Amino acid sequence: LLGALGAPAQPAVAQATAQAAAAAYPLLTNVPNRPSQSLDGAWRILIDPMENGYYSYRYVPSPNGFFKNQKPKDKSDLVEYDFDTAEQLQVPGDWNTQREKLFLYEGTVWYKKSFAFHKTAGKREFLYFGAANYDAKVYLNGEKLGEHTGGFTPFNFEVGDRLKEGENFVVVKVDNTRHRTDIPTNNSDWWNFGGLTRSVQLVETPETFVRDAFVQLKKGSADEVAGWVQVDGGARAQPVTVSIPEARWQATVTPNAAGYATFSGRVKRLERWGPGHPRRYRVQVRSGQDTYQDSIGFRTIETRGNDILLNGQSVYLRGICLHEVAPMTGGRVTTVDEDRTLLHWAQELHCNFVRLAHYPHNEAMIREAERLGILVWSEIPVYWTIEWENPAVYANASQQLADMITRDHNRAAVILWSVANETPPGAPRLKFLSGLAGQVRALDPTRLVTGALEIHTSEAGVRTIDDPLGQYLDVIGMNNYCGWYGGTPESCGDLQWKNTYDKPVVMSEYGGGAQQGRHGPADERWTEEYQTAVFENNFKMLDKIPFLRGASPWVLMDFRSPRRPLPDIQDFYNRKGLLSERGVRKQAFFSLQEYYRRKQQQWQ
Ligand code: GCB
Repeated sequence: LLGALGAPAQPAVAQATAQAAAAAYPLLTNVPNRPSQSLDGAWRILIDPMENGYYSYRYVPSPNGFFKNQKPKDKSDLVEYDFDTAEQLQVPGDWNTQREKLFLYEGTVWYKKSFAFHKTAGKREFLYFGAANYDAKVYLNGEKLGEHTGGFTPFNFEVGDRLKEGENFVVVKVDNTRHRTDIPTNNSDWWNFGGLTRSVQLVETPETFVRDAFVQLKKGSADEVAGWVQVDGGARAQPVTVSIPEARWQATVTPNAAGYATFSGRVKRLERWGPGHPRRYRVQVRSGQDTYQDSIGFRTIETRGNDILLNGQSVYLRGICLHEVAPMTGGRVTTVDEDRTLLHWAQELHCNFVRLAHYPHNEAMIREAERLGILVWSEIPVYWTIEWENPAVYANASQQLADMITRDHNRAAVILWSVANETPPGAPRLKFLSGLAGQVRALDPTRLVTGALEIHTSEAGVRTIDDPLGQYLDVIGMNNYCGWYGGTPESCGDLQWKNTYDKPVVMSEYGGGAQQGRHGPADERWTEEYQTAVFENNFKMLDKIPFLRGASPWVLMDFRSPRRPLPDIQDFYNRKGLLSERGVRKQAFFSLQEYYRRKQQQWQ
């Protein structure tokens, strides 16, 4: 399918490697609503910079690695590690902000957790990881389950036949070493937080269960619900009922031998989800013993010329970019309260839209956005200069994209899937990214495809949007830092923007840095006054772009980045936040708030 969509052909070897590294079982979706046993909390860890627990002294993988969780057989036996007396880290959580000695660490850490398990007859069990950054090798009771690559997407293994009655242990080798061939590559403007950064769960399902379901309004229709179900297990071909009880609607379909069935039907008086009216319906999918239940919003999203139509109405996206970084700790988000704090700040700015940069954020974040009625741009970390001609790199990007979409494809909040950020033009890149755009449409025909582009042509005073990738996108994202990386703030208001595409444009980034609390003249870098001048002059520029349908300035909150060493100002923080890392609002926060208040009135 991908080949047919224009993706680079994959040699057999690369394909085999990609498959070996993939999760052993197709992704279970809607995990927050399934019965499960949490494995979160304290895990024992061993820091292993030499990968001594994996390789022998001849540097070949050892059959007796740390995953065996060995103990000395008698008092003279030599075992040079011991999980049970090792230090602990909290899961979910990055290791960097939990231990000072791991702050800049890039390498292997072994995680181990013991847990009790009691088999329930007729049930299946899956070990589910919300995310591990970046490479994970997973072992249960000393035996390998599989591997996963990519720091921001979930993966799972079926483990029923490996679990023991009573005590079990899981060991994960997590390695966040950067590579040129990774996604992201070794070069990015954010912290390389390592570890089991998201929740770990033992999910329980009936023998036959609904693994996945896609329940959305059909593209172009305001009342036809359409989608598909995927059932796993011996009785997968038994009839499946999809229902929306509050709308008094249901459909019964019979899956094929693979457990797959499509459905559709008109639902009368379905209230549409949107900002200001985040109506969600309880949706049930029943197959035999299993009831898959989720809260789902229904809305349409389309483009027409330069317009983005939400439920048929032209909208302006009052957005803000944010990283998945927690206020106060500056590490990865680990609680839903941290997600909420970030989203509430966005709401305080009068945002109706967030760009979740530059990778899939935690699932709770998207669910919270849906609950609060905030539109979402979700992206994969195809960031800056990727190895466009490497088939294994393409396979990795394609896997991350598929997993992002699979996890969140029922979230009304998500309107835009983004395939890339600030990638350099060229034929191999175009082939790579157009392949991903085609994959998005094949996996999810209901949403819009976007990407954050840059201006590559130079004409004094004019910015022309003509990146050839634009022809493959529905909405064109543009990153442009007038007043910060080029030009004075005052020069921005005079810039002219041209669009060679009859498509909507969203200014997906603009902004400038300020150290919170630093005050001075408006032409002095790093002062709050300078940052405010950048914003106010960009507003003048934005207001003159006729085809603009939204913006998401960079960035909600200051965030850690190793690329930002300037002493006493940056200290390893990107300072373009509207709030400091401790949540203190800078002047520009109030400028944007006032600007969005006006935009909201204009676009009502
Ligand atoms: C960008 C990138 C973003 C950076 C930002 C900056 O264009 O997309 O990841 O952090 O600029 O601050 O330079």
